[in-house]
Amino acid sequence: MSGLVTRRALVAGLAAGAGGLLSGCDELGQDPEFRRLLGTAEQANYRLHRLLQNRAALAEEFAPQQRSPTFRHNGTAMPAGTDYARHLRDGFADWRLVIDGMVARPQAIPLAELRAMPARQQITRHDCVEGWSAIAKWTGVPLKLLLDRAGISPQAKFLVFHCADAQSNGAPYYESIDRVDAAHPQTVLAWALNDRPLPVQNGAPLRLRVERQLGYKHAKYVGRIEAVASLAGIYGGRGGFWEDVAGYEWYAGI
Ligand SMILES: Nc1nc2c(c(=O)[nH]1)N[C@H]1C(S)=C(S)[C@@H](COP(=O)(O)O)O[C@H]1N2
Ligand SMILES: [Mo]
Repeated sequence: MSGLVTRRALVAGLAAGAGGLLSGCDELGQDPEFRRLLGTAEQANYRLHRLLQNRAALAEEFAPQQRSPTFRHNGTAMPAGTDYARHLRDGFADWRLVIDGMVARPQAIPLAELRAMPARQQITRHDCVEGWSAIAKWTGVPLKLLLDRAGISPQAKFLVFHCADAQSNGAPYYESIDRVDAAHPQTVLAWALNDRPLPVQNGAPLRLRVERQLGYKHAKYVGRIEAVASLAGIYGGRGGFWEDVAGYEWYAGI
């Protein structure tokens, strides 16, 4: 446990240094060279994590009575647009989860089929950078099962999660993780929260749980999982919406 605390403090210190500079000085944040340096610091942070942390370790799991009375929501609470509204009205009956990119067998899986696949249940704590945490029970399909079914290429290095919602600047929300987290047993595509169908505000019909990382990595409203060799050329190229617009760390280990 003390090893974990030491590592957390160390990494938090690095992240606070970079984040403080970025938010404290917008002009500096726009400067390409500064952004490049920050990218280097993030790379170092990721490497540090890989060095100090056992990436296969499980996140802490809790007992049912330790759950928070309610699991709040953050960010999008209802995706805009007629497509999502129609799916919601139809109970997601003709919604499909698309898995494509570097896979041998691209998939388009109905929600009923996802729910019929082997599921994992876990009671975990969600930590948001905005300063709140909550404990809840998630039920979902392990991502590894989905990637095996699609025949992911050994050359694919990252999984990109495309979401149904756009943010206030018009850019779509998206996130990405590496193959280590993709194969982690607690990395699931959740379709239930506290034993009920996933509520709209928490990402219905399907959201990522990647329990060793911070809240913004847990993409909601996931409709497409793309296997790629590189994150360059995907939206802003930094691997996620907040990474692109605000310089959040791509690897947000906790
Ligand atoms: N598609 C999408 N995913 C998202 C967000 C969002 O706005 N849109 N917000 C992120 C943030 S910052 C957090 S803390 C969690 C919040 O999940 P919750 O709304 O279920 O509490 O979702 C993350 N995933
Ligand atoms: Mo968050």
